[in-house]
Order: sequence, then structure tokens, then C-alpha cells
Amino acid sequence: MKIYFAGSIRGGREDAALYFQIIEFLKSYGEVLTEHVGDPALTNVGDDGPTDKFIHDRDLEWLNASDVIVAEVTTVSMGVGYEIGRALATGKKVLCLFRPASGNNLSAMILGCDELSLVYYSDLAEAKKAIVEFLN
Ligand code: 6K6
Repeated sequence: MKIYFAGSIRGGREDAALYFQIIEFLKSYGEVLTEHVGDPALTNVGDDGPTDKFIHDRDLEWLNASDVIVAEVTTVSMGVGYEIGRALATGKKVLCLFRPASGNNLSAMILGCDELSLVYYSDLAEAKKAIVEFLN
């Protein structure tokens, strides 16, 4: 199974360590195409990496090649919202994970969408449980 993990990059890296742990768990279920999202060395600034067009086109190829999408949506991110929309438009299954304790407001475009699975969680153990249920 090919898994696309989506998490904030330029939207803010507050949850990068959590993304890393979720990705490690996802790797026991299949190939995670977007391991870099959990890379603690990846900041929200970026420097001399690939161009934005390269990133966009490569990530969309991975998105189209994936079987499922798991998105951590607690940190607001344009890119993650875009990826969720593109994935749903092609009929992919999408799991969104959100931590209400963050105090962040989740967009109505996620809350109001009945084509995706949205799970509230508070810690890694609950995120893992939601992932297992989603993948089975
Ligand atoms: C590093 C620092 C700034 O930009 C970079 C390199 N950028 C990206 N590399 C890989 N994937 C990216 C990059 N920017 C966005 N994405 C994709 O969008 C990822 O798959 C994430 O799920 C999502 C993050 O979007 P933003 O809007 O938070 O950056």
C-alpha cells in the first residue's frame, strides 16, 4: 500500500516531531511517499531546495500514485488543504487527524466535508488507533 502523509511545512513546523512519529507508525502498513514531511531538519523557511513547481508537480504525482491519504490538520496549512481537496477530487480515501486541545480552529471546509474521515485525538496512541481503524 502507498500512503501519502500530509502535514504542515510552510504553515508552521510546531508538530514536526509528531508527524515523524505518525509516519514511523504508517511505515508498518506500507510505503510512505512523503517521509520528508516528518523530517525535523525541514523548517518552514526552506532555502536552496527544489523549485516550488518541482515540489508541486512531484507531490501531485505521489498523491495520484497513493492508495490513501493521512493528513494531520491541526496546524493550519494551505498545502495540506490543497492536497486533501485534490485527493478527494480523484476519489481517494482521506483520514484527517485533529487535536482540539491545540485551541486551533479547524476550517469549515474540513469540518463540513462528508467525503473524508475526520478524527479528533489527543495523543499518539489515539492517532494510531484512528489510523488502524481507517486502514482496516
Ligand atoms: C522546505 C521549507 C519550505 O519549503 C520546503 C520544501 N517544500 C516542500 N517539500 C515537500 N513537500 C511540500 C513542500 N511544501 C509543501 N509540500 C506539501 O504540502 C507536503 O506534502 C505537505 O503535506 C504540504 C505542506 O504545505 P504547506 O503549505 O504547509 O507548506
